[in-house]
Amino acid sequence: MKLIASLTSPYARKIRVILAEKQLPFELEVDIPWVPETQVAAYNPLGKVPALVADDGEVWFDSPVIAEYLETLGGPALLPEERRAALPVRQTEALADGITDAAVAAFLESRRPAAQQDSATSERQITKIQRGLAALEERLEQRKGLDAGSLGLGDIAAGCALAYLDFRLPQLAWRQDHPSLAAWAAELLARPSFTASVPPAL
Ligand SMILES: N[C@@H](CCC(=O)N[C@@H](CS)C(=O)NCC(=O)O)C(=O)O
Repeated sequence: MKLIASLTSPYARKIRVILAEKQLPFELEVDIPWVPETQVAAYNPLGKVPALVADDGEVWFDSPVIAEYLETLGGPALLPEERRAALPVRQTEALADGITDAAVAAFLESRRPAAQQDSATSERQITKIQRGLAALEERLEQRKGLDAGSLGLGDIAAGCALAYLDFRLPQLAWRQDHPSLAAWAAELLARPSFTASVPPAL
């Protein structure tokens, strides 16, 4: 099995954490989709990481689909088997991935030349992140697809989203307004699967 990923992608990190938690062996092919020599489009027509080449040659993208595929390979289950019971977990994953989407968009906007940056675009994304964090905290209190017993896909996706905020938007200081989320995340982010996939400072 081969994972095509950049070391800074939070979506790819989600998959690396899942692979580590399930102790599934894989080869990591590092590819940065933003550089001209990228080969990512050979695996994913959308030119995005992560993509996963399965042992049978099938290629899977994007991260929720890869996560679903990895469930079929065994290891500790990260999703309830019953479809209805899996929905709150998938909802938490979608929420966490959405926070990540907004954080990526805000970060990319901040990288544009100052004269081209649009403050309304950045504010719109930051608002999504703030609302998303409040919703995550609520789900944590309700144990709805988050901290709901054993480690699940919602937990992993949320951990990757929160760690990405630390990495790219530290000025948001999300822990200040979300102490219970912060306390919960501290334990999660200390797991070996997370510490082994900390992004390099780029
Ligand atoms: N929904 C996708 C998002 C993947 C994504 O946006 N990856 C970024 C890296 S963090 C990427 O490859 N961007 C390149 C591009 O948009 O051209 C997933 O969950 O896999």
